[in-house]
Amino acid sequence: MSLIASDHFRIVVGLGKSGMSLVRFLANRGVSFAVADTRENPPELATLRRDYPQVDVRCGELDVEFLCRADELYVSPGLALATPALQAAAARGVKLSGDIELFARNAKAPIVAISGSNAKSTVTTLVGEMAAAAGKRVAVGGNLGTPALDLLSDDVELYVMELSSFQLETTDHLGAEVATVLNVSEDHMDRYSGLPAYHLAKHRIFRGARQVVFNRQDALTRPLLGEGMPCWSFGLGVPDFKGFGLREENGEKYLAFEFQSLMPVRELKIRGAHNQANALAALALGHAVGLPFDAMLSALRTFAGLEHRCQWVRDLDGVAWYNDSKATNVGAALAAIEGLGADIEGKLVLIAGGDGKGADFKDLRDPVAANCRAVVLMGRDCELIAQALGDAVPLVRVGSLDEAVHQCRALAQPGDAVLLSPACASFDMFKNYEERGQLFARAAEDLA
Ligand code: UMA
Ligand code: ADP
Repeated sequence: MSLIASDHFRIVVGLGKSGMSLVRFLANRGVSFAVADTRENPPELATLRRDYPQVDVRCGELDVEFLCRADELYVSPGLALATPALQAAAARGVKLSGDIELFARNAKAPIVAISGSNAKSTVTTLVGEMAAAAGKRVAVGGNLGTPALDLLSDDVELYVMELSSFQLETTDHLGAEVATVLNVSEDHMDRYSGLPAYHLAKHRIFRGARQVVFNRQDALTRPLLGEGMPCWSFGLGVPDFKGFGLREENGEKYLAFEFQSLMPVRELKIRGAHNQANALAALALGHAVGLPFDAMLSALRTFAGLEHRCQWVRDLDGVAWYNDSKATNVGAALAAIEGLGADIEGKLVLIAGGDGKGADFKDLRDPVAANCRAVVLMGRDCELIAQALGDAVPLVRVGSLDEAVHQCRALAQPGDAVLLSPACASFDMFKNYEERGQLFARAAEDLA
């Protein structure tokens, strides 16, 4: 039974990937709906007109009267709920909801729900691979890859979902089997009034959860727990009861659960302390849903990491080049600067800058001073980063990514690494972070 009343009228607001998945879901269940998008030509318009020509679509400025014809609006995570037309409709009694709420109401298998400022995609992919290695019919997606509603199937035994704070804002009751917020640091400050509002949105992931996983090194990841809630933890320290962490045995570092060593850290293909934390988080989540350790460890041994996340591109004249284009906030860039900085002989030449999304860059100053030879700055908010870094290291301003790559070549010395880890979104200069990473890798590969 689909848990959606078919005698009501809905409007899908936003016709991107998630909007199109809502259209398919509602159409398949015979629910009446229309579509609205503030853009004149939203990305999925041609697909909608081809596959669902009968659906009423309104493009351009949102019309409150039109929105108020619906009982419920399914709002894209890309649109702020504070959008005046949405607020006006809500004030007149229209419910604001989203694709994840519908997904949760209709999913019949347990959900592993993963949020956090950084590492969501890495941990989600890892848990998915662990479940597949354990022989489970697993569906992986959400904010990453396939939109949630497109994953729904009676055949699925386990859902592993990456969820953004934007998606969680429209989710009232997720009811995950296990939920986690991996870490919390400033991001999307152009959409939230401050860290507390962003933190609150992330913690909606715990609503109705049967188990939780938290990060022992980040107090902001701990939910307020009800009595008797099963609760697992991860962190880079020595683990205790119900904890995953690191233990040393005969001079060798191991991933460990409680008092048991599981696997030497050197067997991981993904590098840096932040990735050890990610492996431990994935183990905790997998353990919570009953995945056996041997399957989980074999997945950890083969996982080589995702593109654009501290990804090695090439070595040239003793300098290693890394693409961390997915570092779209300060916390992610810090993990790369500190993680990679500790791993190399020389220093980092960092490329940073772009759309800062209202972030405060001051936390970059000391790690940059400790780990970087120079910083090459580009993009819209590069002067904000320059101000935050002050005179910590030499700064070079450039107008393009190609120019940045050539400057890095000139600045780096043997033993150094060049790192694209912008601490910013890419939209001021590129289509997305993937395009930025690909252009960087190509420019680095083209160096003679
Ligand atoms: N937009 C408008 N008017 C509208 C609707 C959207 O101008 O009426 C603009 C907004 O600037 C918005 C952008 O279009 O940011 C994208 O919105 P969309 O509705 O076209 O987005 P989708 O294609 O449905 O993608 C969304 C998620 N996008 C966002 O949250 C911004 C995708 O996450 C997600 O993969 C997809 O649903 C499927 O679930 C992307 C993302 O950047 C990867 N997420 C952020 C992040 O990871 O930091 C949260
Ligand atoms: P998300 O889906 O949350 O954006 P990703 O796995 O795609 O997460 O990684 C995004 C960025 O965060 C990358 O630049 C990556 O190097 C960095 N990162 C990965 N793990 C961590 C971590 N544990 N803490 C902080 N940053 C991390």
